[in-house]
Amino acid sequence: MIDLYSWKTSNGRKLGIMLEELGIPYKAHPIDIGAGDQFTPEFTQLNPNQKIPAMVDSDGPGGKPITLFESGAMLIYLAEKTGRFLPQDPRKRYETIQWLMFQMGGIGPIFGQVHHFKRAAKEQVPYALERYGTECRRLYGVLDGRLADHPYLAADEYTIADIATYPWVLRHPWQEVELGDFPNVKRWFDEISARPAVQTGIEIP
Ligand SMILES: N[C@@H](CCC(=O)N[C@@H](CS)C(=O)NCC(=O)O)C(=O)O
Repeated sequence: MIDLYSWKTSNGRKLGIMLEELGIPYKAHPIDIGAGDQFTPEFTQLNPNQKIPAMVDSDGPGGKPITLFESGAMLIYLAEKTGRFLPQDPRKRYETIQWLMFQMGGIGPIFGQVHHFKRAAKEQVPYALERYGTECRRLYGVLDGRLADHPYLAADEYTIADIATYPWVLRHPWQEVELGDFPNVKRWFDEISARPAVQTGIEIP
């Protein structure tokens, strides 16, 4: 059994989508980050970095429980455990990991700053809005260029790179980005939005 500790944010939703796509049994435990649940001693045992998501698989490697945090690592773990959404072919596999890392190291941190400075900051900071807003649009351009001649981000198939990126693009209204400006991203976004597992997964926990 897998226990998922998460909340309905862009990083959390990746795992809800993945588990729904896999159709394996799991139990979702809400960690309300607005209420500070991520700082409890119990959750800190799961993730010393005190951020969602985290998970425990009671049937980990060697049949022993494993605890994991960092959404990218969790996606790779689940993909390897089940043999799905991460191709075996080495070239396709590294292409998938490459686009997953692009999400983890580029899109997540930058879009996260856009969300913060547009929606949460106690004061308007024009320099930050300009810096992160410009980089956010540039990253949408990178996605759009890639998706111009590929159906999905990596390996010409739906992978954990798409699963990781989708919840951030879902927040395009928060970023004040019009998807019509990035037609290839819009085509990809609409297709993934239609997947039943995605529709269920984004509502977890
Ligand atoms: N790199 C981490 C980022 C996790 C992260 O930033 N989680 C946010 C929600 S999306 C969080 O828990 N924020 C609460 C806090 O910072 O106190 C991952 O991908 O798992």
